[in-house]
Amino acid sequence: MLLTNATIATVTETGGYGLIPDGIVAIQSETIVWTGPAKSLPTLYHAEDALDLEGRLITPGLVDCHTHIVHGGNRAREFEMRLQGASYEEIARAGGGIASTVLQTRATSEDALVAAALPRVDALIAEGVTTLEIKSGYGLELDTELRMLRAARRISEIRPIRVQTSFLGAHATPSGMTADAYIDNICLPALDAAYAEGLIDAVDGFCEGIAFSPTQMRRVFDRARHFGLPVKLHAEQLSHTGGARLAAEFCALSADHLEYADDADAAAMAQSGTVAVILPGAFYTLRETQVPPIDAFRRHNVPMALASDCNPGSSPMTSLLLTMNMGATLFRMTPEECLSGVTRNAARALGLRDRGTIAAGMRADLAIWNVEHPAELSYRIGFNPLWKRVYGGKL
Ligand code: DI6
Ligand code: FE
Repeated sequence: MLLTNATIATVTETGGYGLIPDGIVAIQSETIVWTGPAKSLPTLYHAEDALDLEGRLITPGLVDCHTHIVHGGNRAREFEMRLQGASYEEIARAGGGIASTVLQTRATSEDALVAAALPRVDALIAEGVTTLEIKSGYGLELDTELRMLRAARRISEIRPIRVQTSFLGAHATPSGMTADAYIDNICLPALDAAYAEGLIDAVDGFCEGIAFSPTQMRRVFDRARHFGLPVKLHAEQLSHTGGARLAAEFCALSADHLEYADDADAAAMAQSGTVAVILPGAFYTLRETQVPPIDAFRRHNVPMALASDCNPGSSPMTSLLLTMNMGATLFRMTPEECLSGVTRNAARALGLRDRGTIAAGMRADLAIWNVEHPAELSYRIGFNPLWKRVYGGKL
C-alpha cells in the first residue's frame, strides 16, 4: 500500500519534525518499507495500490507510555467533596484516595475491569494512539495485581492496540501493615507470580515520602534485575527523595513525573539513557506549582516523553492531544518536543525500538490528521483532527 500526497512528520532522531512535504509512505504487510518525497519513489513501488491523502499530515501512531487505565470505580465523589471544601484528611477518613480505588478494584472482576477500561482505551484510539502502557498497582494483594495485568493483556486482544504492562505492586502500602512488610510479604511474591505467568514487561514503583523510599524501591528493582526485567519509577513527583538517581543507577527505561528533580538528576539520567516522562495531567489536577526542570533535561540531552498518566485520582485524563497542549502551555515545551514526546521518546520509554518514527523497517503504526502543520496538534484544546489511524499496516 502507498500513502501518497501527504505531509510526513517522520520524527526521526535527525531533529525537528523531520518534515517531508509531498511525501509517500510505502507499506508492506505490517512494516514501512520506504518513505520520502514523491519524486524519489523507487520504481519498484510505482505499481502499488495508492491512497491519495490530499495533503493530510502523517505522524507516527501515538504512544501513551504511562497509564493506570485499568482500575475499578472512579473518584468523582471525592473530587466533588474537595471542591466543596473537604480537606485531604477528611477525604482519607471517608475512605478516599488511592485506598478507595484499591477497594473498588479488589471488588471488580477481570471482565468488569476490561469493560470499564475499554471506553477510556477507545478515547485514546480515537486520537491515533497505537501503543499503550498499563500498570497494575490498585490491588496491593496477589490476586488483584494479577487480575489487573491479565485485564491489561486482554485489551490488546480485543482492540487493535499494543499493550505494554508494568507491575506497580510498590504503589502504596495497605493499611495495617508497614511498608517493609508489604514489600517482603506481598509485593515481591506478587512480582514473582506475575513474572511466572508472563504478565510483566517492566517493573515500576512510587518512590515518594508518602509511598516507598529509595532503599525500599531498591529491593524491588533488585528482583526485577534478577528476572532481567527493565525498570521505571514514579520519581520526584511531590518532593525530592532520590528516586531519579536510583532509576539512573538501574539504567531505568524512564523516570516519571520529576517536578522536583534537579540538574544533577538530569545529568545522571542522561548518563544512563533514562527517558524523562513528563505528566502534565497530574500537575494540572493537583494544582501543582513546581514545574519539572525542562531546561535541565534539554541541556543534558535527556529525551523527554509526555503521557496521560490516566488514573482515577491525580489525572482522570484520556487525551494525549490535551497532554501535548498542557506540555506546551504549562511547561513551555515546544510543539516539536510535544510530538516527539508522544511518539519517538514515548516508544523509547517503553523500550520499543520498532515504532515511534516513520522510517523504512519500522512498524506501520501511523496517525493521519486533517491538519496542515504538526504544531496544530499541540495548539488546539479539546479538538480531535484525526482522520484515520493505521495499525500494523491496516487502515
Ligand atoms: N502518582 C500519582 O500521581 C498517582 N499514582 C502515583 O504513583 C496517584 C494515583 C491515585 O491517586 O489513584
Ligand atoms: Fe502514574
